[in-house]
Amino acid sequence: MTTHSSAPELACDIFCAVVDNFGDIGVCWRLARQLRAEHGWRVRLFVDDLTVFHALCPAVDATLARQEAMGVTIEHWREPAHAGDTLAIADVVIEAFACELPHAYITAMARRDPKPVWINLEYLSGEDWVADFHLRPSPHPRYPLEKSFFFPGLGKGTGGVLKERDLDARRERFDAAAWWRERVGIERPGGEQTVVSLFAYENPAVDALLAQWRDGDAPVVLLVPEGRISGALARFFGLPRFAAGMSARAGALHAHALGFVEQPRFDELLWAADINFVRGEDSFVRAQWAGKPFVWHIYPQADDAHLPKLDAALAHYTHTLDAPAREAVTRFWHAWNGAGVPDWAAFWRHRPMLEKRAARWAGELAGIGDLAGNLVAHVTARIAR
Ligand code: TRH
Repeated sequence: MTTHSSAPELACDIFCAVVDNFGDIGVCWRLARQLRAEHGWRVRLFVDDLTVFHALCPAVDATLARQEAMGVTIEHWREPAHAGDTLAIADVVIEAFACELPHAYITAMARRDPKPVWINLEYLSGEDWVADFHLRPSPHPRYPLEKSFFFPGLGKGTGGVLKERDLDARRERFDAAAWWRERVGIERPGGEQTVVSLFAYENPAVDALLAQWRDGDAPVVLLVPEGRISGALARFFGLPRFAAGMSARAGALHAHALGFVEQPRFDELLWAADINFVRGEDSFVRAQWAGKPFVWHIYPQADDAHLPKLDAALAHYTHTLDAPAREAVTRFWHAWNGAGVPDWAAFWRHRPMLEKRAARWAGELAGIGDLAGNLVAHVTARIAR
């Protein structure tokens, strides 16, 4: 169902260059859908890699220059200079993650009256400085245009993170038994089994963890979406590959490989598990909304620039835990991100506390407001100025 809240139907162009993986288009596609469905904006999404987009939204045909999906116009951004055939400049222009707008588009923005609201949507970081830089304006050096920097974040004064209005209701309606039958082909595991979802990059720590699950006293059911970690699973189980539909067993560990699903269904995996290993940006956010314990494999950056971001997220997430639980989470997340060997038993000992914390943290995070709503409020204020 579509619910429109803001009065004028604003037109918005979002530009997204896919650097690698699914996160760039993952965030842009989620934002585009939300602006359309919840705020009634007319959204045009320029994407340079429709093949990656197709994985998140199978309705997207990678051969088409222009198409529509879920009420959003999708333009194949074919070359840096391509800015849509009509060059009709929208009321709101969002360049995602500092991708460079086509020059012809910028000059047309400068000619437009009134000038569009121009936003650079940044990557998510939980670091404190983010609140200081959020919504800072930056005048264009050559044209009478001003761009503001919109910073997603985990704390007050930031842009927050994306959360659809119906997300909690969808989670409450989730039919776990039906999901297990349909997606995994087995009955939902009983409470004595720990269900773990594993969405991660290649990770040298995974072998130790798999061995601990295999040799542990408690049964572990592992759900692995096919992807960059699948090769490690195959090697561990002595299989040629670990592809969607395959299962493998070793000791107390029973693993199932799942196919990649369209983005709106990704949350179901997180709802089905007791603990979620997630990565990058968008799945990291979704794990927080799932209200379950989670472990973050952060996107690695040059010069370890990601490590302060990891610690900043830990500080937000763990600040109300007691010292032993906080230390265990910190140690485990660090090990999963390259510093040390993960100790599952020492970490999962704190399960009851982590479960409580996860639910409360989702509430705290929701207190910042959702990113799409915060962005609409900013734009509305700018236009009224
Ligand atoms: O794919 P990622 O590693 O993306 C990363 C990060 O965004 C990183 O910050 C960025 O710099 C880099 O890309 C370029 O992880 P992320 O952000 O979690 O995106 C994965 C998306 O894939 C997310 O929207 C969920 C979606 N997904 C599905 O739609 N279906 C699936 O079956 C699975 C496993 C994921």
